[in-house]
Amino acid sequence: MTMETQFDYIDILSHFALDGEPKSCFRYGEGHINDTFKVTMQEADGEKHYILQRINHNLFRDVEKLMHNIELVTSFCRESVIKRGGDPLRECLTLIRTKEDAAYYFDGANYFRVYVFIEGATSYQSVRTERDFYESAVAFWNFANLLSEFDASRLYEVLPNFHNTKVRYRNFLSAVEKDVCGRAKEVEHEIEWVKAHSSLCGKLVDAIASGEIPLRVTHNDTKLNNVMLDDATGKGIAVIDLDTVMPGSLCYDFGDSIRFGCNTAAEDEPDLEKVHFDLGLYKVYLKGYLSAVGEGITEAEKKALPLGAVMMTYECGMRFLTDYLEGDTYFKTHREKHNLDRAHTQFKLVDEMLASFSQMEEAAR
Ligand code: ADP
Ligand code: GN1
Ligand code: MG
Repeated sequence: MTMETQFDYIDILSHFALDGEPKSCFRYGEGHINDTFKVTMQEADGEKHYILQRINHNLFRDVEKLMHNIELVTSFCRESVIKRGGDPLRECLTLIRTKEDAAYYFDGANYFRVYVFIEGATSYQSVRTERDFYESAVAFWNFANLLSEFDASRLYEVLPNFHNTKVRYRNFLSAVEKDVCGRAKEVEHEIEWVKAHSSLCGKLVDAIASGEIPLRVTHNDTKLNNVMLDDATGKGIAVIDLDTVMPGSLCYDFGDSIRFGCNTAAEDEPDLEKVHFDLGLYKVYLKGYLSAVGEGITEAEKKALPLGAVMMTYECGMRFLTDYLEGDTYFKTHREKHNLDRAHTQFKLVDEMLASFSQMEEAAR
């Protein structure tokens, strides 16, 4: 047991079908949901790395169903990578099964899973170069395109209404009403901002419900740090974080990448002077996306891409504020008012996106 992991990683790893001895286990990455660790194993032919995750079962209440989805999606991706002659250990997530041949291990209190570590590639926390962002767009589209051949009826909807902004808004109003931490007074201004923009809520949800925009199987969490870019070629090689692969819209996936990548500062930057929506980067991502898409999307979807960006940013800001009101129980926080700082950046981005919305639309035509 180490302070770093707060669980006995050697014991946990002993339940997985791994060869060799564990050498180290350190917290890794910047995900907001699961506890992620990089493990080094000493194996017969040298050191090997793995990702060990303690699954957030506060959020994923039914880990069996979550892992059923992950098994289906990862096997499907693996087959397609093999078919095209790629390297499945680098181009998709590979689960290491337990010695009992299960996809995860439950130690009586927590659920764990292990993935092969994708070597020679990086998941970036912010856009370093335009090329990276362009390549991430191509990779996310390729993943969406791949999923179009996947039988969605086999998946459980593990987080129902994940991007149903109307439901998110109702949850937000309920958090304001309950005000369990007594924080609502302090964020009156932010609450008013969300309410003033509430006419946005139905825009995509209603178009999907009416069939105007098709429902597909999508990733639903397409921020830059959920794609691995090859260190040698710069190409997007693997889309990771598959917990939210569920029915959704391409506009959500496009929009979430824009929300995260077109911010001139970090998602949690406390100094709002540094936070701007970068229209130039938006155009870079759009270009990468549309160059890969070809005939793959409908006119209605294409037209709604800019709206997807506004919606995902508005919704995410509202989710951060809701979590702040509820006492920071959903997203990992590392400092006081962390969720509030995150909400502020999203609201500022929405204001700036709306101010340049006609240019965003023009570029998508
Ligand atoms: P969360 O759901 O908390 O966001 P992720 O599954 O996205 O967790 O993992 C968090 C981070 O760990 C990722 O952003 C990435 O940097 C890293 N990571 C996850 N899986 C792998 C992998 N198989 N190989 C290399 N890095 C990984
Ligand atoms: C979470 O898991 P991660 O950090 O990649 C969240 C997304 C949010 C994002 C905001 C399952 O993504 O929906 O958009 O934080 N994932 C889940 O950064 O809720
Ligand atoms: Mg992630």
